[in-house]
Amino acid sequence: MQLQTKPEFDFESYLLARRKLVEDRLALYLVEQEPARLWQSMRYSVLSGGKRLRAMLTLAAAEAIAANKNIDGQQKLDPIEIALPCACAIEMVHAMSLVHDDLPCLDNDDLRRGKPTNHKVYGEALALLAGDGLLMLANEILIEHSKDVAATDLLAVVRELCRATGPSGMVGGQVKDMEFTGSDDTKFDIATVESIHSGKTGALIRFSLWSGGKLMGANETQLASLYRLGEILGLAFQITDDLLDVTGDAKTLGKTPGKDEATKKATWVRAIGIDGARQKLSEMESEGITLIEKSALDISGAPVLKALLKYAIHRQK
Ligand code: GRG
Repeated sequence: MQLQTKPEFDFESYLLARRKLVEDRLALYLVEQEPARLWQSMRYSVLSGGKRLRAMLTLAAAEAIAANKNIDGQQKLDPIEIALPCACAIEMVHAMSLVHDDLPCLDNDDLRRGKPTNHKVYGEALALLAGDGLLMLANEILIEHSKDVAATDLLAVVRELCRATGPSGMVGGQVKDMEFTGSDDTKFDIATVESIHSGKTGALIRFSLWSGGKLMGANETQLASLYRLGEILGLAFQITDDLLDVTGDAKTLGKTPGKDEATKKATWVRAIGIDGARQKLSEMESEGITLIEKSALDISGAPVLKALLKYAIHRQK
């Protein structure tokens, strides 16, 4: 008699399939229109690869909540169809932030995702406008294409996307980052680094997880767990980013390494050293895994959220 064993969760195939799902839908939302050069510039930066981690977090959170609901015997909902417009909107906001971040007036970078940056191809003026276009298109897509979501929940999701992107989130974090960049004395402490990154990188990652749950009608306890997981994951993601800037190479990273040190940024590595940063990462990983297990966010059977957490921490680019 042959023993029936549960098939292993194939994370590599999962990543490929999810990336394709997100990219196909993004291509649909970004079909070239007039003025052609603006759309080409927006398409260039959104459809240029990227890990699609944020989009995957939204979909995984939506699926985790749907699995809980379906187990409870409530109405069956299709989490992917419900959360995919939001996942794409997040990738558009993320892409616009990279376009603006690479501009000469900010980080002045030539390389992104292994390709010339947007302004190197389209010029600074169009890169600026392509970023602006993407920011508003993201909100338009989210509002127009989110189906089967209560209007109050959708409004809350749009509000939180604005908050995660604006002065209390990404823009505020970027400004704090500028205030500390270039300072010779390493006066900044862990609280400063945490506060910069909580806005600049963390806010959109927290929103990615939270929004997947909110769109699926998650309860307050589930939303609080997703929010906390977002905090852990955002922090871990940024520590990894800071470590890769020191240990990675341009070919694998697809962007210029060594810039944090050269421009004297307030990073985890500068604040607590490479070993300190690795230690902090390992603590974040344990805390995240425990949270996922305790809050039953992986009830769907496939340990997706745990795998995504590990991916954000152990990635090479
Ligand atoms: C006007 C909304 C608005 C923003 C402008 C420029 C700016 C303010 C904020 C910068 C935000 C920024 C670039 C944060 C860095 C986040 C980060 C570590 C990006 C790299 O993310 P990955 O590794 O990239 O997920 P891929 O290419 O895989 O998508």
